[in-house]
Amino acid sequence: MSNSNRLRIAIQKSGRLSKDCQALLKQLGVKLNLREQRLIAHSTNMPIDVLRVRDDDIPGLVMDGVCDLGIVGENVLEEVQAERVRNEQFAEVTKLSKLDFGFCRLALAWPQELGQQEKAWFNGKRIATTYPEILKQYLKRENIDASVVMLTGSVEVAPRAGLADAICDLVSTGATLEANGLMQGDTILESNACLIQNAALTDQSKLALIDKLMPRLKGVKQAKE
Ligand code: PRT
Ligand code: ZN
Repeated sequence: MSNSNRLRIAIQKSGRLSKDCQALLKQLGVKLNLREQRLIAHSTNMPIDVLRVRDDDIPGLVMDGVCDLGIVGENVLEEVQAERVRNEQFAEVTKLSKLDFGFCRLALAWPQELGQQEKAWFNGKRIATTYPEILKQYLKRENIDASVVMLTGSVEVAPRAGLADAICDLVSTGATLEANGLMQGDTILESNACLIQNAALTDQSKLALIDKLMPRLKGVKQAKE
């Protein structure tokens, strides 16, 4: 559990979600001094500390109560949850809200020259991904007997490099697949950034602060619609 009486929020330090997270905190009225390249930024007007970490660490930090809140892509949340369930670790969080940024989909793709393929084509094939747990659940659901090759980056070059026959990767515009001669197939997961809360949070002052922030969040979301 977080032993500080300040509300701890985990956000991505640098990457696709960082700017939107910082903008959201600002819109919620949380004043931060983010200029310093430090792990923790203290709010100057609310009892809030913002932890800036890699997105992959955010679900675990919130599940373990090191942070009270976190902003993370549903893709990362689901992957970490599935991994922790498999390792018999606590994997619950309270999802407070879907946010209106970080949209993407986790989809299958394979070399364009192979043309359209049915699901059965994947039997006996190797699929490269950064999301092995989500992919394995999909393969099980669809009764596909394929092997999963875990790569933490450059997944889109795996077929060309001979590391895999197909990939399962995040897609937003589709430009990366296109540039790598890949054709998009089934979407396995649609994802947004979301705001999560530690499921065991009982500190009344922190819960009261969250209650104060939530209507503001609703207001920010409505203003954008
Ligand atoms: O360093 P850290 O671990 O924190 O960051 P990261 O490199 O793991 O993540 P980052 O910053 O790339 O992405 C953070 C989150 O943004 C992801 O977990 C998703 O929830 C969300 N997101 C939204 C995306 C994309 N869109 C996206 N397009 N994450 C990655 N991509 C990549 C994708 O992997 C592929 O390489 O962009 C490429 C495809 O984009 P298009 O537009 O060419 O289709
Ligand atoms: Zn990451």
